[in-house]
Amino acid sequence: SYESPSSSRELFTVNSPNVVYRDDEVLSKYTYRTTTVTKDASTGQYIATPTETRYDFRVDRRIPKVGVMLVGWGGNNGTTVTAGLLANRRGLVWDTREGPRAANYYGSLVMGSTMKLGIDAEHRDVNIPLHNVLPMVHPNDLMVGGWDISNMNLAEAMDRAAVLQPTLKMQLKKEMAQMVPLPSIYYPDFIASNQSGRANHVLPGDRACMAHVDQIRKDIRSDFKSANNLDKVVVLWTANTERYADIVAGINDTADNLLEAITQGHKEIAPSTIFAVASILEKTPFINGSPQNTFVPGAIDLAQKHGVFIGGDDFKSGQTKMKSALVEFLINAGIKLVSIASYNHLGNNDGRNLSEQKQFRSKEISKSNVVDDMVEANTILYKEGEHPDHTVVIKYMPAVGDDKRALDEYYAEIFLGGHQTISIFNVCEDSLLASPLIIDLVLITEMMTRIQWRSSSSNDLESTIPYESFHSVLSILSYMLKAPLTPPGTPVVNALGKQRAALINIFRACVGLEPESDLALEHRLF
Ligand code: NAI
Ligand code: DG6
Repeated sequence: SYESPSSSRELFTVNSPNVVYRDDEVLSKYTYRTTTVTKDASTGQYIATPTETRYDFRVDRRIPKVGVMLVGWGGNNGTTVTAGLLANRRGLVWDTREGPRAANYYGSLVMGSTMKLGIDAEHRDVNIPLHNVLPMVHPNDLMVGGWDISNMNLAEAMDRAAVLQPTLKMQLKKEMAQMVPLPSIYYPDFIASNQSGRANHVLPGDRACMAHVDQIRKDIRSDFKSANNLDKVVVLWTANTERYADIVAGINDTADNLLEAITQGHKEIAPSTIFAVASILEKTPFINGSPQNTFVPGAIDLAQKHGVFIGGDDFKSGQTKMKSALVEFLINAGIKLVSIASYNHLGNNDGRNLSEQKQFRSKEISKSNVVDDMVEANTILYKEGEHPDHTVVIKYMPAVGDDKRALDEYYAEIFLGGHQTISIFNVCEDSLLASPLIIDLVLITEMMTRIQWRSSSSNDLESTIPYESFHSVLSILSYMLKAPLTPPGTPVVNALGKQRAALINIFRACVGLEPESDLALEHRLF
């Protein structure tokens, strides 16, 4: 069922001896240029050496039929993203008090932003949609399904969420009423006790963890993938924030121990980890949109062993996205940020769940560690181990519903002992900001399943040396996530600009294009 490249949406071809187009694939030779730094032991001086490493990339141009299964399908994000995909597919227009509004993909990096492809003969920038850099799936073509511990159909659940305009909901009601989540796994200890009233649609068996893994695998394989004739599925957790699982030696520290602990129904196995394990065993990528430590070391180990992509944690939608942009700006401007006070209150079910301490703690962790890399990188402003004060407060305020209020104060030291104080009042329509991120995460993850690389030992793209996939832990997804998961032992990048540049430049490299450097020498030399 793959769509052939001839009918795909490729907007450009690369004119280079290093790039070869075949019916089904693009092959490219790419030279990765970086700078290796050593320190002279006697003088203490750095020595910077330009280095080059050559890689071959292969991109599968055939566009597959893809489905996404959402865990927590009946929640605010689950219903909003489903409605958004249907509204776009059907090109809906609806009335609001400000006039008619049409479906769009605003807020999606992939669908709503552009990148510079290059310059034309007059040295003017030529920009193209990010969606067209590589042959990506169009979100209008995504099939959606999923699970929830609440049995509400998606039309009723969309009403419960209270996110969308009635005039839009009216047009979607009939279709969404046909959508009913599959029953899910409920281990009450992991989410807030105030969620118990919702749990009327749960798989039988008290901590029958392995039976639950088997059921979820079957759901992915038969109920969704085969039934809908899909080539690929991505599973994404957008269910309630869970408490952290304790990392216990012999239980969840290795893949084998984790599988044994699941067989034993150990109490530290979270539902989200069951979903991750089931997906991995089904060779299906799994993304965690919530903050808890779903990816215990054993789950990461399992993903690596099976060569399956995983990504997480916690969608970065409103307050934290501002933070990772603003802090990058302040510190890169040489301004010494000394404290960040972040308050927010919200009135949706997410806020209700987070009103219990253990679930709040998961969110507090993911919201707090988001400036570390920027602080560490500036050794002029911060001594080793020095950090700005940073506090995060979340309060449940039913009246404001999904329209979260985020109040932030950034307090900084400037020239000669002066201070700059920036106060932000940010109304984040939570699920409307998070839903496009879900789309991006799915589209990019799927795209990564069609990209392979190998070390380039010769000039011959026909060489038979096998290609391999990127590392199982997809750090390329960091732009969309508050606490990006990275391959074990590798650094976390939170700076928003860097995250975007990495994504774009990796995609460019895959079709043999140099990174966008913004040197613009054509405008500066003559
Ligand atoms: P929600 O509370 O509206 O939806 C969660 C859904 O998950 C509910 O329908 C609930 O019944 C279901 N659920 C709970 N446990 C389940 C399980 N084990 N299996 C299947 N379904 C289960 O929450 P919302 O607003 O949709 O957020 C979802 C998650 O995304 C939360 O963890 C939240 O913290 C996170 N998040 C949300 C953002 C936003 O802007 N809306 C941004 C960043 C993260
Ligand atoms: C309150 O902080 C509730 C959370 O679930 C957030 O709304 C969500 O994590 C988005 O956070 P942020 O910081 O990206 O706006």
